[in-house]
This record gives sequence, structure tokens and C-alpha cells, in this order.
Amino acid sequence: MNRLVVVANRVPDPAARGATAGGLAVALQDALTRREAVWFGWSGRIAEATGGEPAETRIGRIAYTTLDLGREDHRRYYAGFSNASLWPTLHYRLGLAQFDRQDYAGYRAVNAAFADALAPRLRPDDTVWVHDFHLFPMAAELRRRGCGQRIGFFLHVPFPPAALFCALPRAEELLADLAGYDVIGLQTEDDVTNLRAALIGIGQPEAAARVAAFPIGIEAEPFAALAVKALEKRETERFRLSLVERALIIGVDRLDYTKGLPQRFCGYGQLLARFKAHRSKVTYLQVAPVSRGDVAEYRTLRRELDEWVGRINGQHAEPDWAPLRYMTRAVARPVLAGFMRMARVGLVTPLRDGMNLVAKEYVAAQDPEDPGVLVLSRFAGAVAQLPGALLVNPLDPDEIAEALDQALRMPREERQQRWQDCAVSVFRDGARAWCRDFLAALEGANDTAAEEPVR
Ligand code: ADQ
Repeated sequence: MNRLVVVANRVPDPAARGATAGGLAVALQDALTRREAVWFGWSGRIAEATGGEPAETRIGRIAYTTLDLGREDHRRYYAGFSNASLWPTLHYRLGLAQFDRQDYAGYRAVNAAFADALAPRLRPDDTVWVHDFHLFPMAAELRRRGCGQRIGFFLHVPFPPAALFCALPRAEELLADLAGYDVIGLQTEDDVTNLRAALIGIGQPEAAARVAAFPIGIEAEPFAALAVKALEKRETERFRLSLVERALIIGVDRLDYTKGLPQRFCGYGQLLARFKAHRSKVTYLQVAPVSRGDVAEYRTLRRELDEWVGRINGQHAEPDWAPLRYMTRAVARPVLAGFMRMARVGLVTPLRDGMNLVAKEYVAAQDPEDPGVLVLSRFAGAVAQLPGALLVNPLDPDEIAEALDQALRMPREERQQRWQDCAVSVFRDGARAWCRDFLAALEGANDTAAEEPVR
């Protein structure tokens, strides 16, 4: 079998296994172990200058090949254009997007440096799979260096309507670069519609025909097993005792403005204010590890959330009850899975989300006999696979409060039915299937791809 080359901003630390492994590493695990593979990208280290000889660590059949980034390049490419321009734009938040020509130049320079290092290492029959918005221009850069391999792209985040995306300076250049890919994968049909329209708008109907939806999933069975096993852990037992039989609501997100956390906290405050029966009967745990502390918006959000927590606990707490427990550090997956299983409600209310794997993990973690209820934003890509969730508009705190009330009072039979409706896709359409479907489309892609949509 030919080699698979995965290109992503971050290459997982080959030493980090299980608990600390990131989402993409878990999703690709299967594909990466079944054939010879290269994982190529940034090392996570900052050097004087970008480039130099890439470092290579081999584990089994996987070669982890990484490049250091210069301080200035990193700042402009990562904190700058990727996180302060593209991230807000792709999440429909044009008002938060900043544009700086030098950031954009840094973004292109890092993509070019990646291509310089990768092109000479590619074999003619390699399959190359590029991930996410940090690397839109990657295929175009590789093509400029004479690479004729099959190159696919998967965007993990949403793609907004064309008019919105095209308001970002240089958007058309980025779109034109997408034409270098053989397959362009997105999370939802809405994303596909949007990107196709944008590509047609710049006169690239052939590229538009190569866009298709590949909704990402999780490996649900191992996660469910983790959740059951977690109940034996001392950490989980201590947490359960600390709840003194109060119903648990759980939220798990990176601390990011797309996740709708202030609105969610406000909605929980409304629950306590409007539906008094739940007072002192419910505890909400929000786990939100800090991310991207080098972007100003994230620091502002953190302060805002600190205020919300103080306000809600100050207003509603009793000497023996803190309604909201909030932590800004990560919790190890095996423990988190147990917390999810214990929770009567999974509260997932992003303002926009490509997919949202936490929603799927919450479903996987439930006890089918006595499952909890998923309260889910209608703007998460995962909505399409989770018909049993209680849907909310995450911008409406009253709607969040009403859904929480409904979830907390829901009879067991209805909870079972709703869980069943969600579990079908969560257990069937896993990460492996996602990976297999994408690679099948990419490796089956041929010259007729221009005439026919991939699937
Ligand atoms: P993220 O924005 O990071 O991912 P999400 O899909 O919800 O969002 O989470 C990714 C993983 O991180 C999940 O496995 C989750 O359990 C873990 N995680 C999140 N918060 C955690 C915490 N507090 N402690 C421990 N683990 C935590 C991007 C896109 C999403 C898309 C994914 C995958 O923004 O829309 O679903 O990529 O394509």
C-alpha cells in the first residue's frame, strides 16, 4: 500500500499517548497504523528562524517530521492570520476579525516553508492529506514545486456564506489556492453549499465539484468503555460524593469565543432565577482549558467568564451549595468520560462549530438504561447526526434556561428514546469511518472528478 502523508499545523508529540492525545491524532490513529505514514508539520518549538533540517522521529511505521518556526513567522502565521483573521471569519464573526498584510505574508511564508521541506521528501505515489485552515495554500505551494501527487484537504471548522468569507482581504487568493486539491472535505452540507458558491464566484467550477461533506465522528465504543471504567476511579467517586445527589450539568470546551460560554452562563443564571425548583438541586461543572492566550480576544473572554462565575455563585450560592463549578485546566479524558456519564445534562452551546465532538462524546458516555439529555446549539455541525438532542439558539439565554428545565425534568422513557436517536449515528459513523471515507474519495479521485461530485 502506498504511503499516507498527513500535513497539519501541529504534529502530535509521539511520546504523548492516550489521555493527552489530541482529537485529530485519535481520529487518524487507525489509518496511520495500517500503512506507512508520515506526519508532517510544526514541532511546537519556536526557533530564531523558520526552516533548517526537519527533525524526524520514527515510531513503528510512522515518521513524525517536524519543522521549527521562527518567532516572528509564528506570531504572524499562527496568532496573526490563522487565529485572528481566519478563525473568526470562518466562524461567522467578521466583527472580531483583524487583518494585517504582514500577518498574511507570514502565513504564506510558513506555508511555503512547509512545502519547501515537504516536496523533496514526497514519493510519486504518496497520498497527501492536509488539515485545516492554517494550510489553505499548501497544495498550491506543493504544485508550484512540481508535486503531482493526490492531495486532499479537510477543513475542521465551518465555511461561512461566500459574501461573508469574501469580506476578508485576500479571500479570493485563498479560494483560488484550494483549486490545487483533488478533494476538499467539509463537515456539513451547509458548509459545502457555501464553499461551492464561493468557488463558483471566483470562476472555479471544477474546484467546486471536488467539494464534499465528510462529517467527523468519534470512536464511540472505546469512549463508552472509558466512561464505564471511570466510575471505578477514586477521582470520579470523590466528585460524585461532592455532588450530594444533586443533578449534574456538564460543559466541556476549549476556552474560545465561538463556544458561547458567556451566553451559556447567563442561561444557567436564568434557570436558577426563573425555575426556582432547581435551586440547590443542581450543580453545573464547566471545564474550559485556556487556549490561545496570545490572542487578545481570548484574554478578554477569560476575564468576562471570571465575572460571570462570580456573579452567578455570588447571587445564588448557599453556604452548602455552589451552583457553578468552573475550571480552566484540562481534565484527562478517562476522568472526563466518567464525569460525562454521571451528568444528567450535557450542555453544548457553541455560537458556531464545525462539528463539536464533545456532543458526540457525551452521547457515547451515557448509560443506555438511564441516559442524560444533550442540550445542543442549532449552530453546531453535529446537529445533523444528533436528532434526539434538545436544540437551542445559543444566543438566547432564556431558551437555554427552558431547555435545561425540560432536560432536568424529562422522564426516563423520553430520555431513552432521545438518546437512542442520537446513539445510532454516534456509534455507527466513527472516526475510522470518517477517515476511510475521505481517503476512499481522495484515492478514487481521478480526472473525471472535475465533472462529477465526489459523493
Ligand atoms: P475543537 O474546537 O477543539 O475542534 P471539539 O470538537 O468539541 O472542538 O473538541 C475536540 C476534542 O477536545 C474533544 O475530544 C474534547 O473531548 C477535547 N476537549 C475539549 N475540551 C476539553 C477539556 N476541557 N478537557 C479535556 N479535553 C477537552 C475543531 C473544530 C470542531 C471539530 C473538531 C474536529 O472546532 O468543530 O469538531 O475540530 O474536527
